Amino acid sequence: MALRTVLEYPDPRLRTRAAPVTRFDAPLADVVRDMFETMYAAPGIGLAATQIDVHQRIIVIDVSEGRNEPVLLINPTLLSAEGDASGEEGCLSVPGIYDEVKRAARVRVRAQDVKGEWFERDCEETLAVCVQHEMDHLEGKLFVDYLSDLKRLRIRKKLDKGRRERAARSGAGGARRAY
Ligand code: GNR
Ligand code: NI
Repeated sequence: MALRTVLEYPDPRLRTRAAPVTRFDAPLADVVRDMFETMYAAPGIGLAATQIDVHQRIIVIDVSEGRNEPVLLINPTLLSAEGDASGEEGCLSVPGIYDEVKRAARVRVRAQDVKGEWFERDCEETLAVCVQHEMDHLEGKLFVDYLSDLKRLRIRKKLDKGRRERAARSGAGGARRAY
């Protein structure tokens, strides 16, 4: 088992459009397993392969309270979307930032499982929102793209500042470490 590094905005690799999965083999199962592990450890309610720099159409989700209802969607497509849902979204690739995004309230999705078997599933509430958020990742799209230019600029600056501060504390500041 292995935790994968989650890419952070504005990393250009997050803009990659993922390719369909064509091989339902052991390497795919390894990526899926690492994705679940990374999502649960984060912790997050979903993760798209794009976020770990794997540009294939793979999504893992678990919106359950008990963190024991894993959902895997490979090569997902939306069959229908209806209703309006608006809620605060967050993203492991945009850490610490939350804002309102408009989504469909219910979606029906068609996808393949780890063996390549097709299935369909009706999703609503948090699961529906998460499916739409993750499918956007596979297209290189982030929830901050729905916000104003000004908000996106502020988010970028805030994330940059946080990264600079963390680098200053660990990097050259090694001299300040108490050993
Ligand atoms: O953990 C996550 N929480 C979340 C909350 C509201 C709407 C979407 C999400 S998905 C996010 C994990 C993530 O970044 N998935 O791509
Ligand atoms: Ni996300």
